[in-house]
This record gives sequence, C-alpha cells and structure tokens, in this order.
Amino acid sequence: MKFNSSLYLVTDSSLMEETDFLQRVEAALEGGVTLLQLREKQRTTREYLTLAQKVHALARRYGVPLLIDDRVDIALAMDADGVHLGQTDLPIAMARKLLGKDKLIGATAKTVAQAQEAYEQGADYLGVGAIYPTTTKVQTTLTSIQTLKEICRELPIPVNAIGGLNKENMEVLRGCGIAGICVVSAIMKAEDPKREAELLRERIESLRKGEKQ
Ligand code: TZP
Ligand code: MG
Repeated sequence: MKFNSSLYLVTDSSLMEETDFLQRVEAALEGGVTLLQLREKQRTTREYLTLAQKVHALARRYGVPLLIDDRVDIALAMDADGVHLGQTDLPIAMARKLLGKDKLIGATAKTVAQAQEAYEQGADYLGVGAIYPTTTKVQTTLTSIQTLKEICRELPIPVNAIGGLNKENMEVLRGCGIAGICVVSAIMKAEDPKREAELLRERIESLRKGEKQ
C-alpha cells in the first residue's frame, strides 16, 4: 500500500472525553495529517475495537490510512490499514504472515540492528526515538540523532522520528534523511489541533526538501 508518513499522528485518548477525542482527530486530519495510528494502552479489547471503528470511519473520509498500535487481531478484525509493533509485540514476520503483503506494518527501532531485523522481517517503515524526552505515557529511552541518521542511511524504507517533537524543536532533524515525524502531544494537546497540524505539515515538508525519500 502506498503511504505518506510525513506527518504521522499517534493518538492518545486518555486525556479527554471520546467526543473531544474524535473532534481533535478529525481536526488534525483536516489540518493535513498524512498517517494515523490509534494507540490505546488502557482499554479492553472491545473498547479498543469500537474506538478503532469510529476512528477508521473518520480516517477514510480523509483518505488517510489507519494503523493500530500493538494489536494485530484488532487490525485484522476491523480491516484497518495496518499495525505498529514494538520490540515486545508480535514479531514483524509473524504479523506479516497474518496480515498479508498489502497491509502496512511499522516497527519501533532504537538501533541499526533492530531496524535491519524489522526490515528483513517485512516492516514497511520504522519509528525511531525517543528523540526528546516525552510527556506521553510510554516506556522508552532516548535515541541519538547520530543513530537516527545511521538508520536512515542504512535502511531503504521510510524512517520516522518520534518523541517530544514539536514545531519549535524539529529543526534538529534536518539532514537526517527522515520520511516524517510522529507526534502525540504536539497535536493531541494543542489548543487548535487543525492549525497545529497545518503548521507541522508545512515545517516537515520544508525540512524534508532535498532529503532521500
Ligand atoms: N514512542 C517513543 S516516544 C513516544 C512513543 C509512542 C511518545 C511520543 O509522544 P510525544 O507526545 O509526541 O512526545
Ligand atoms: Mg507496542
């Protein structure tokens, strides 16, 4: 499946009521988010599925692929566009076997070796970070810009930077060879998520000019 990961919104619904959450996601889609990941850590399977179906309906309207964090079963059940898997989730090769060649599979990688392994197992893109400390609930460590650059240089698939990124601090990514950025709070906590997405999209496009992808 063709996809554009330049402005990749990873959601966090734990901060708000569902109506507010869905409105924010829609505003972000209007503002120019190119890829969307539903990331739920606290919900039951049934709750995750129900929310995923609502978000999928929104994402479809904007022609933006929806990926499900962690849960290949949910992605399969609701025919999402793909999944994002970390180092403690189902191995990429198994997910590929279950999902087939047309679904998108993203992998978290913090080292060149992890990136290489994910690519060899069939990952379509890599998420690398955290670049900066994050306020989002996640177990992660920082990844250096040097490692990010090496992963971009060594791997032939799109690489997205993640972790604490916003429009004020993303300039550090210029020249790294990234395909895009992943953000949670920059958009989910923004006063005006549509405007924030517009500004982030403008900046990432300008930053990516002249990069490899
Ligand atoms: N993986 C590494 S950092 C992170 C994830 C899921 C969270 C990023 O959130 P934010 O709010 O953009 O820092
Ligand atoms: Mg995970």
